Amino acid sequence: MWGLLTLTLLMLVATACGKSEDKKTSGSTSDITLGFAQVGAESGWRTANTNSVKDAAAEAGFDLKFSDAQQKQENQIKAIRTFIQQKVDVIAFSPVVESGWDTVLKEAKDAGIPVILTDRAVDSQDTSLYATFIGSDFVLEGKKAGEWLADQYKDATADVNIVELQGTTGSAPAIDRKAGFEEAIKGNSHLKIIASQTGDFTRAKGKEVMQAFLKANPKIDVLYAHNDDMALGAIQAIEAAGLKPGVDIKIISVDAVKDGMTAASEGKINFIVECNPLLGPQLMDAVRDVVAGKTIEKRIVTKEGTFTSEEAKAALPDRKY
Ligand code: GYE
Repeated sequence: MWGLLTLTLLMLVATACGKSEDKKTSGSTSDITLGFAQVGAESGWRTANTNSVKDAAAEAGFDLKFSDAQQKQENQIKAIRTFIQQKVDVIAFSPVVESGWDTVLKEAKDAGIPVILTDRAVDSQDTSLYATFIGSDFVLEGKKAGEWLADQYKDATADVNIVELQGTTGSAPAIDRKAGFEEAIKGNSHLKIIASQTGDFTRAKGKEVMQAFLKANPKIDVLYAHNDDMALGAIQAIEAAGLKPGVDIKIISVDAVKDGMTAASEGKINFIVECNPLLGPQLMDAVRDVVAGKTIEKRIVTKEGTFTSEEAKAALPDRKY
């Protein structure tokens, strides 16, 4: 009786070990299950990012478990716990906000499931909690936005009033795009941020907050929006107030998704800093490497550029997202 039980247990252990060993040694990735906890569907960027992840997973032949957190951290934590219970091979996620991940990341680590951060970073001190972080340098994006503005107004003799639409409060792109921008404009004392508020990366909020900015501030020269969608919402508010976006109020945004590029080509947005959402293929490569037990770079930075109105017009026909 005990002999039989021990044998059965041994066989179970052998099968379980065999499964992951197979993946490591044979390089076979066809049976990889990837749990992906997405932020939500708040912007054009996010839609392009989701499509990229889904397409690349299908192409790689991975079994993708996809969850949409509707911009709520608690939903993402729930999704990650479900992935742990389901014993997926790898968990990837784009953290809504930077803080508060240590507990759940520790749970994944204890379960032996590697975690890959994509798009947004966490502020965990213990970097052994994740295998790598694939995404943009948001501080650099903010700097590019600020440097363009500083150059436009390098000869200014009067104050330039800037309003800022921030991304989701506490998110890496909102924190970093603000910091990079402030750093780049601080050398010119005429460049003044007179109001700054979150628009949660959505068009609706961008419009609402811009309406309030316009009501409270009689003279606005520049709008810096942390993404295209908020800029597009703000453009509606500016037009409704009888002003010309891009002329009466200069507009800078980040992302360079199709709708943003279209507005730029029409002269309504003056400068866009690119943020590439097509992270799917890089993510699947990293998943493959992690499962194969290879060491991978702790930080994989996405390459991206910038567009003036003229450059946006030229680039628009070939734009993929
Ligand atoms: O810029 C914004 C989206 O995390 C880089 O999230 C991403 C940002 C992107 O909602 O449009």
